[in-house]
Amino acid sequence: MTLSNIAFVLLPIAIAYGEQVADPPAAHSPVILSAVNDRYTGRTAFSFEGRQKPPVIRANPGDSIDITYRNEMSPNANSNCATGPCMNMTNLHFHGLHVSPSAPQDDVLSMMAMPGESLQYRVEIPHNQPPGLYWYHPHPHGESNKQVLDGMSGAIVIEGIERYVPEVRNLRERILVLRDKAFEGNSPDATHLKDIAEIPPGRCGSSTEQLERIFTVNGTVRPQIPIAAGERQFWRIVNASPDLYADLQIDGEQLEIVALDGMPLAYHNPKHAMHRASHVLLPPAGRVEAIVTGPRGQTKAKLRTRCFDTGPDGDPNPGMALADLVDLKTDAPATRTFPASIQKPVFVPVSNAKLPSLETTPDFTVTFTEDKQGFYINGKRYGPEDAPMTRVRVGKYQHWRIVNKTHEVHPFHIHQIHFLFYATNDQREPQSEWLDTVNVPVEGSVNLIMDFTDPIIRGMSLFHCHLLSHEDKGMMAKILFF
Ligand SMILES: [Cu+2]
Repeated sequence: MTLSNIAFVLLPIAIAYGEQVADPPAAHSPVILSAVNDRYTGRTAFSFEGRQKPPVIRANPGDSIDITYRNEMSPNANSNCATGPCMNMTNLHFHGLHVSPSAPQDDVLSMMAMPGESLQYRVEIPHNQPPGLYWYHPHPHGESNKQVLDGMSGAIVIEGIERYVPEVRNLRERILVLRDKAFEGNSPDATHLKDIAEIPPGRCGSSTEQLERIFTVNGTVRPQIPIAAGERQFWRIVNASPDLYADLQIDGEQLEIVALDGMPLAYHNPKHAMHRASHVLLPPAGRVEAIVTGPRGQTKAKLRTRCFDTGPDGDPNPGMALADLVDLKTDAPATRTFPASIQKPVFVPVSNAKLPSLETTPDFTVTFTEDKQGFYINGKRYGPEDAPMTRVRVGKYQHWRIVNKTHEVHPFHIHQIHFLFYATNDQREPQSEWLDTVNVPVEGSVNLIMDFTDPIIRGMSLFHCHLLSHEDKGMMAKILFF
């Protein structure tokens, strides 16, 4: 009997943990996905092949992903969303993909399924899509937070990262999706879950609110991840929580980071395909892909998130244990066939010399504010009938500045593109990074180079805070690409 089994027997509240982490099922186009209400809990969920296990959708650059998305949720939601009772409307966003924002592709504005309705997607992955980890989740304004918090999210892998990082070709791949287990702040469950996650007593950072959720890994609270001592594995991690930050670290080990937000580091910087770090901050929606080595002689190594200070008005975001690394010979490596159809890798080197001076007036400034009534971008609270806040002629780079005038952090995200994040609080980053989601510090700013050069991206799109309760309450705006 393992220690976790004993805990399971002795404790009055039965929350299983210590299971071996499960690989999510894989799906290739065409995919049939349903939105359902769990028959016991009523929570919203994705259903795939009859099980509530959202698949990893795998595709090659140049492929189309066809998805039939059926809304089989109840028309009577019996729960409250950001601006009133939930209507159980839903749709899909393909986070990070450089695809059209118009139907039937990554359109979250006009494509919407009410209960009983279906949506038909055909997402055309460009040949030059950076190969890496992306994800899909519902994006109905006002109801995004609830559906994603309930666990409606899944990974997307665009194949071919081996072209940029040959080292990963024969490594065991692990797709790890971080979601939430929510609980009442002062229930017996809360105490038990906080114990399992080894959350230290006392406060982390300046948030004063009560903790109401912990992370799960592929749907399980604190699973075990088999990795033999000295074995190298390729971990692809997405933070699919609607509002928890993950500052990830592995006890005693460095992460050999090869991609962030789906973008291989080599794509823009061929000479630096890898970056070693002791920890990496993933805001909600962020991804990291890294080579991980099984600890030697360290029998209790964990994957954990460190305490992250979200600011005095922010949510609690304590350090916690996410998973235990166990020294077991791994099951057969997940074989990935190198897609022969894929062309040579594309490299787009960007030199630091091209970065605009921080004194240069930005082409556009996004200012986040909030009050008791809502959350705002440039003083406006989002409405579905809004005109675009900015219009961009496709074909150029733009310099954007994101300003946070609140007392909590906000992760900035824009659909369809990646940007180069190069300065925080008017200080150059030691290492600029290509991302699609970036944290904006409390009463601070970030400077970005927006890549609006892709001719595929035309139409109405969005940028917003990726704390989804803020997005639901108005911290979002439209952008027209023309
Ligand atoms: Cu926000």
